[in-house]
Amino acid sequence: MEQILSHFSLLGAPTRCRGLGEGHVNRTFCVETDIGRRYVLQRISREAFHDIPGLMENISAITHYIAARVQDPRGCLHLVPTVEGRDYHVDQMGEYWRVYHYVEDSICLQKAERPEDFYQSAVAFGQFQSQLRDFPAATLHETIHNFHNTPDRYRIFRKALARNPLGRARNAAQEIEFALSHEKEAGTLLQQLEAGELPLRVTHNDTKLNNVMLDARTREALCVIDLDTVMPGLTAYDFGDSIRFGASTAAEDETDLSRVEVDLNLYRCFVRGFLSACGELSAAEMASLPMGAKLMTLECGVRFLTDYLLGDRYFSVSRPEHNLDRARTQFRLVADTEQKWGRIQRILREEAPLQKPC
Ligand code: GN1
Ligand code: MG
Repeated sequence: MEQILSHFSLLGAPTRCRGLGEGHVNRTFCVETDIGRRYVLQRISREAFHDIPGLMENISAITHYIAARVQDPRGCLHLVPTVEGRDYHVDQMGEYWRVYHYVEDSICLQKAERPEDFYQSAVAFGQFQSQLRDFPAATLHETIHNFHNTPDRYRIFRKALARNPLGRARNAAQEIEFALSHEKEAGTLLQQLEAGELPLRVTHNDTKLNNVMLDARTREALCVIDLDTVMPGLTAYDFGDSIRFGASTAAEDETDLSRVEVDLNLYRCFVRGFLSACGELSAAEMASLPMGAKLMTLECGVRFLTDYLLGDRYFSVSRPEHNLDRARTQFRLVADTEQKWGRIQRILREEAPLQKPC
């Protein structure tokens, strides 16, 4: 680590380095220096990202763009350059490393401790979208091709199922059946995009609650992190992925499914916070939000199930059935969303007119 860190322009000499966060894809560390400065060091997953220079160009452009528009320096991530003035370092093994300034006096939650926390995360993701509204989207690289293309995720799933390289399909018969029975809905949002009914925006695309930093004292939103998947996308993706993770009553890998459901109170909080901050949405965009929640959850379940079938190559796991457990919670949430569909729609209708016109 010392060797890696020596390539970055840190203030002080590194004295401590420990694992940080709960991300499933990159490796993340917190580094402290002898003069009390803290940094976040990350090794970027080459399994997930195939154009890391392009990804880093995106992050550099976005963070500079937002930094110029916020007052609190904690309102945006800041990259620490290498001694040669680059945004990342490639080591001898070909691994890519980057360093951010640590967001001081902040907290990052795996689960909302109170509805207000979730509301604040909604404000953070809504703000992020409105901050990037006039960003030149065409200059962004597509860091993961077809990232939220649910039909394409199904295509990959079907391929994995046909290969079934580890014979794991027999442990997941129910989940496979659930996934297949929902395939017909997978293209709903993309069809609307292709028909010109939904606008393409710059979106975060991985809007988990644990990708938001809150002020440790006031618990207000500071900034969003994990910018690897910032790309053109649909508002419904960002809204939906947040609901998927944050409005669930249980952790993503809960094994007791009786504890997993969509909390409608949290759902309402998110709708309120997001709509207050995201800027004007078209009527079709507004109406697409519940479907975003359903499809992002379905898609994530399909991805976990695919990775389970393929031997856990993408998402890091800490037990053999981890990805299957994750797929199960996602499908349980999809089923619950279907059951609560009327109420979910109603909450949106009730909350939308309460927003100030933009
Ligand atoms: C991954 O890195 P992390 O854990 O925030 C994944 C998301 C999934 C999420 C599921 C680049 O996000 O798409 O929704 O796990 N990120 C990537 O928890 O694939
Ligand atoms: Mg993350």
